[in-house]
Amino acid sequence: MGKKILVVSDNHGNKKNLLTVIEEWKDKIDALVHCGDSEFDVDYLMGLVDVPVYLARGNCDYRFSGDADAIFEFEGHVCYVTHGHYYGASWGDEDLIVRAEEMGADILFYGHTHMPAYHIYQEENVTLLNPGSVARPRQYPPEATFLVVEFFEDGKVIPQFYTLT
Ligand SMILES: [Mn+2]
Repeated sequence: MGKKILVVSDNHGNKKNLLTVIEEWKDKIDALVHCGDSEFDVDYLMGLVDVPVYLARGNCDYRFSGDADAIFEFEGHVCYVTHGHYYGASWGDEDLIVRAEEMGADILFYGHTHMPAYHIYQEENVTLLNPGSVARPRQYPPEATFLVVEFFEDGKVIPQFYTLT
C-alpha cells in the first residue's frame, strides 16, 4: 500500500460536507490538500487532521490569512497546490502546465472549476489533478466529489475520485 493524500476543494463554507470527508479519511491519509475556496481560515483547516496540510487561497477566501499557494515534496514527487484562477483554470490547462514547470512540480493540484479533472502531460512531465467541488459540483451529473491520490514506492501515482454519499 502506498502513501495517500486526500485532496478537497471548493466547499464554499459548507462545513458538513468537508467534515464528512475528513472524518471518513483522516486516519487513512498521510497529507491533506485543500485547493481553496473553503471560505475558512488557515487555523481551522490546519486543525482538521493530524497530518501535514497544504493549502491554496481561492478567489472567495476573503478571510484566509495564508499564502496563495503551497509546494511540498511527497514520496519523491514535487506537488504544487494552487486554486488555479490566476492560471486560467477555467479556460484550459496551458497556463497551469507552465506554472507547474516554473515551480519544478510534476504534480499540480488545483480547484476553482468545480469539475473533477485528471490530465497527464508526458512531454512536460506534469500531471494536473482537480478533485472537483465537495459542495457545489458543476459537472454533469452534478455530484460532490473529492480525490485520494496514492503514491507507490515504484513512483506510480494513482488518483481515485470519490463521490460524496
Ligand atoms: Mn474559486
